[in-house]
Amino acid sequence: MKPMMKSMMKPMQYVIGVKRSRPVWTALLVLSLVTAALVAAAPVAGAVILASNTFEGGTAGAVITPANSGGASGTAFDAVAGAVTFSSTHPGHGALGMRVPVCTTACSPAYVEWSTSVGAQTEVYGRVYLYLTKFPDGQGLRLFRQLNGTANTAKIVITAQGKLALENAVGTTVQTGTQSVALNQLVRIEFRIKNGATTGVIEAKLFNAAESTMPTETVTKTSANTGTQATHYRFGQGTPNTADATWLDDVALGTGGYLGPVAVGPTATPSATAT
Ligand SMILES: [Ca+2]
Repeated sequence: MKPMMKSMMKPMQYVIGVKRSRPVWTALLVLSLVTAALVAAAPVAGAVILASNTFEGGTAGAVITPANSGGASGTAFDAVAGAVTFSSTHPGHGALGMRVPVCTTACSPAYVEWSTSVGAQTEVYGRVYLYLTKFPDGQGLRLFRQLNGTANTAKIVITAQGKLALENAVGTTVQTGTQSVALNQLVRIEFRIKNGATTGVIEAKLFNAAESTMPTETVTKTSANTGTQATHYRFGQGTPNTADATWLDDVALGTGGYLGPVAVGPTATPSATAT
């Protein structure tokens, strides 16, 4: 009877093993895929990304152009001004970000711009990762500038004191924060601009913990003059500014809500190598 029992036990163990383990592993695999999909999606309910760029499709050191800024990077820019370059020095995520050059005297602004890729909007939400090694000088850093054609509608500025500042359509600073942007580390800044000649809203959030959902500070101005709509959207505009180079990454514009931090998936591990 013993050999017979053994022969009965073996298939039993095998059958039990297969029947019990396969559903468990399958369930875990499905669960992990679902979790990854949820993490990779926009984390803020209702937010829809209109354009985004990771700079991952570029070549370190190359000047960014509309032609080389699409592909693996995301939404190609419609215009670029100044010698902004792909940089591997302080990427927010992945291997590359965007370097805004040092500007020591009266010099041209340097930025990347979306226009037709985003189209005319009356309310946008934006996100940018930023790495500064020193506060801007002079007029500060125009981190984001929005225009209706050639007319300003609003700006998000980092002042010479390292604070967030909001400018309206006529270039007046209408609100300034009290917290300083952390230096020599990655930070995230998000913003909302709602257009209106007297009912506009400009809001910016500083996240010194770059991937946090809890802002270090939120700076808001309501009843602002932000024009009637926006058609041009510029990141990284440096007016005369003797700060060390400024690095940006993961720029994005959307609607419907704040875009939140970039989800760091298994293929988007931050680079530890500075070149
Ligand atoms: Ca990147």
